Amino acid sequence: MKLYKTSKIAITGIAGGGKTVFLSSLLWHLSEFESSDFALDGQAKIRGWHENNSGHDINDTFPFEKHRDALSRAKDWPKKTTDSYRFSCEYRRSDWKHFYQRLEFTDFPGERIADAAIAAHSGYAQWSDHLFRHYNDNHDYDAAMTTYNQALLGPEPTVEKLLAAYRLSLAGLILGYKPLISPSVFLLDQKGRAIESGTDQAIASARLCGLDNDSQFAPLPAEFRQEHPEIAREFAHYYRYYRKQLVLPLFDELSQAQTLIILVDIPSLLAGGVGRYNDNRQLVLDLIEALQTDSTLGRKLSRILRFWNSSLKKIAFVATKADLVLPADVESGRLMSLLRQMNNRAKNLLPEADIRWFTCSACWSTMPGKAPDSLIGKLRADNPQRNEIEFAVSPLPEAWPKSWQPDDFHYYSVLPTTSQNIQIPPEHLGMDRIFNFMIN
Ligand SMILES: Nc1nc2c(ncn2[C@@H]2O[C@H](COP(=O)(O)OP(=O)(O)OP(=O)(O)O)[C@@H](O)[C@H]2O)c(=O)[nH]1
Ligand SMILES: [Mg+2]
Repeated sequence: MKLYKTSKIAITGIAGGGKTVFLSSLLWHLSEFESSDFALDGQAKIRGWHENNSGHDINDTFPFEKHRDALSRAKDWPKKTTDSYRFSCEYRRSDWKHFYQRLEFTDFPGERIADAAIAAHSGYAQWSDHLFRHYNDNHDYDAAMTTYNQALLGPEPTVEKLLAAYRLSLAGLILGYKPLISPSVFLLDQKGRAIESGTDQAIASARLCGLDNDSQFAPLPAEFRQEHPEIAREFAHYYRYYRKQLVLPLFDELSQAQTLIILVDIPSLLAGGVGRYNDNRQLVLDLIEALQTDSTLGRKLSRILRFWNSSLKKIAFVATKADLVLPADVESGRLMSLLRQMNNRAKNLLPEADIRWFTCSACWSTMPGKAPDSLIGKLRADNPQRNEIEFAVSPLPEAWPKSWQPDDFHYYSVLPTTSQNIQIPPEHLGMDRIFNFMIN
């Protein structure tokens, strides 16, 4: 009889943060361990790796081979994830006599992370207050939220007027490159259809902020809820419906993970402006809150017990896409320092957890350029011939600035550099260190 040590690992982060590439590269290195440069602690070797997805529906299984094929043959990145996927694999470690390791991974569309606060708050009123606190604390929301705030203050508010205004404000946030769009079906609907570019009006009229046309909802401030209890009741009803149908199934699954990998795409936060940074930071806090909440316990007791009650024991904060910043900024520890500065509060929420910090590139795809502060890579935009091009990149700041605008920092998406021979996994930085943390 085989004895197994099983680890559940959830890979999380906002949309486009690198989750799918991370998992694809990791599985590629494990499956081709003999030709990978992966170093396991104690110089152990991986023997007999194989996938074991017999417990999963084929449609739910992370399409590793398809993603590897995209990276190796088509020389392009995997398509964005539109549904939740699982992947299980097993192997034996050369230094373990009696045990086999089974790993169970989860990958999902990053848009759903914006619903972490819905998972964390069983009550609609608490969720509304939480969201309005975030809007009020961050002035970069002011412009996009004006439409909704005016509708809240306007004469004779109706459900229809409020929903139309909230959708318009959400569309403004999307155009402002902000990831905290909740309910997340507005951004990625249940059929996996993402938003096509367009004006805020076009986006607002094409999308819903609820599971269907008749079950939409929006957050309401406390005074408004008091003055218009019938509207608040209706939104609360559809909030609970949405939470039960769409949010809890995913977050329940995530909360079973012992190891949480939180990917943070620092180049995109710098390139996207301070609003994107503030949102991403809040989303990490919401996620940790959501994964620890046990709704069956009283609030005070749950605060004390929830960590021990939850299966979550390890968290890896990972700064991804390290190949998109200057090598000197990775070597000097600047990238790592920005990751720590951003997520220190999240760390302090979990004093009992084993928390580590990593910088990584799942698929290293650039080289240092000849000019100072430059890289060479196959730029994705305006490069139909897929030529290698030298391009300038902003040095990382030592600390997150007080404020910055989109385009104050420049980082560029490149095509993947991989081998067509699938026996040779992608070049990487730090993937094996993260893997050792996951399994040991
Ligand atoms: N240069 C470089 N780019 C990367 C790397 N990993 C991811 N990327 C880029 O980031 C994009 C998004 O990566 P994904 O893995 O699809 O992101 P995701 O978090 O799964 O996104 P969703 O599926 O939308 O939630 C890719 O299309 C690449 O352009 C990396 O290691 N190096
Ligand atoms: Mg993905």
